[in-house]
Amino acid sequence: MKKLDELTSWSSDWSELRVVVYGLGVSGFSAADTLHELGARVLVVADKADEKLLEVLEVLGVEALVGAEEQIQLDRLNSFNPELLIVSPGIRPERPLLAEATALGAQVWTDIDLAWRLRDKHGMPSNWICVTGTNGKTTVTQLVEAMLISAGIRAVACGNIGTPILDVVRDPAAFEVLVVELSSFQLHYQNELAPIVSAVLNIADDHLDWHGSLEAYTEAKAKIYNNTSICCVYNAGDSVTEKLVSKSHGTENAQAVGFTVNTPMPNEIGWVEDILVDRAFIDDPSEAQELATFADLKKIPVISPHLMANVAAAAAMARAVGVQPLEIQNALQGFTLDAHRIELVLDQDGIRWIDDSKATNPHAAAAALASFDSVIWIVGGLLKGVDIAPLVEKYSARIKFAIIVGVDREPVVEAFRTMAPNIPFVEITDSKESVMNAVIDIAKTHAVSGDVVLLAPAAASMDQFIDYADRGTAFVKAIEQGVRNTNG
Ligand code: UMA
Repeated sequence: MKKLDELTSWSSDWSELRVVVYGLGVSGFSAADTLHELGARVLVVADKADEKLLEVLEVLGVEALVGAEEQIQLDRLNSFNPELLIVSPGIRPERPLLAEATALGAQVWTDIDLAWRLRDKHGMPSNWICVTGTNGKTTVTQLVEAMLISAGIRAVACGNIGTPILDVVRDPAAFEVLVVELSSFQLHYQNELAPIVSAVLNIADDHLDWHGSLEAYTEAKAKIYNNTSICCVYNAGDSVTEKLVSKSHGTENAQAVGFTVNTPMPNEIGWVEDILVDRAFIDDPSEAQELATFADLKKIPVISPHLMANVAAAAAMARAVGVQPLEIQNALQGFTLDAHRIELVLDQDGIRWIDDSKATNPHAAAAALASFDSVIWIVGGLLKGVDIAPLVEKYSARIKFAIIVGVDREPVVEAFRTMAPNIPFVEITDSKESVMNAVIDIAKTHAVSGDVVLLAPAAASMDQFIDYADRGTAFVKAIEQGVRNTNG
């Protein structure tokens, strides 16, 4: 019988290892494909799957059990008797297949753990820089990647950002550093990483329905710091993240560095007005090193406090591996944000129309609300067990009118009634096809010069849209048809 403990390298003998891959999205497919390439015996189990992926598996000769009843899945699992199960991050931990696999003696990993063992495919094992947090992790991951590339390091962003990590590990480009965005789901299942640099950007309520509680969610995020060798980066404005560093294990030799949107203390990177300043990676801690200024962020139309925090966090991570100030500046000058992140869609007649569809939880929406003074706010969707009332209370002075969308409207309406009874609102009951047109029609009648019409729903989108990008695209389309055309 194969001992998993001995399979620590791409060149280990993975042949005949019995592995169940549970879930067939992008990470499940890349795991099945990789394990098949390594000669393992692979069984894919999934509730549903893309036909195209199934066809490829068939060509490869990989068995897939898709759409079967739970008992049939369990029976096949038992007869297959796996030594390892690779679970997709979207699969909830209470699913019976996971307990059954453990009872059979199989270990449960994600594609991230598998990639960790296989990271030496091209010789030297790649170094990993790992990023998590409730919000900002994709932007920070991209910023770190850009700063490292600017310094001539062969770096790539991967993981929760959308590129499965095993695709990157197998890429002939032979990356030196993987900048890995990790979600709380991936971290929940994760076992044995040892990053050179790691960061928790912030912790706020999100995915509570999946994890069960904020404590469980925080515990999952905390795992990222364990065994970090060079630097643990935390948010100086979020004491929970600093506590997680102090509670981590295997980090005795790592420097703890804070990032902040305020003037940095020694051992921090932060902002002195519009200047990004390093007080962590310099010889004399009483000194400060200028890294960049707002002028370097010339491709970003709205410099929100959230963006400033993200830039400071990324700079801390890059400085930890020796990236120089000029290289950071160069990276920032070329940097643009992905679509649907506080994106200016239209500035017409003094009214700004902003798409922040990526704000899928209250913490993210807060960053957008904090950036504007007079907001017509489009809010709602799937709340994921999170209470929206504190957000409504905190930003009530900035909200002029609310347009409430999505399936979970009742708690949002209740939040306005109790926390901000003076703010007028309207509920939109339209379905996906017409919801954004209805939203825009109402917004148009209320917006005047100086207002911002802000889509920052503080909720996930899957009740009415495919994902946040689909929701944002529908918003932009409705603006193009209903606002730009009619007014000019
Ligand atoms: N499946 C089941 N039963 C279930 C759930 C899923 O069988 O109850 C199977 C189905 O075959 C389904 C597949 O699993 O097709 C989907 O797996 P998945 O939901 O784990 O998604 P992947 O396509 O593998 O994508 C995952 C991440 N998805 C989630 O965590 C939900 C992607 O993050 C990530 O980019 C990708 O791996 C590569 O690492 C997305 C995400 O929304 C962008 N992340 C959340 C976030 O950022 O908030 C956590």
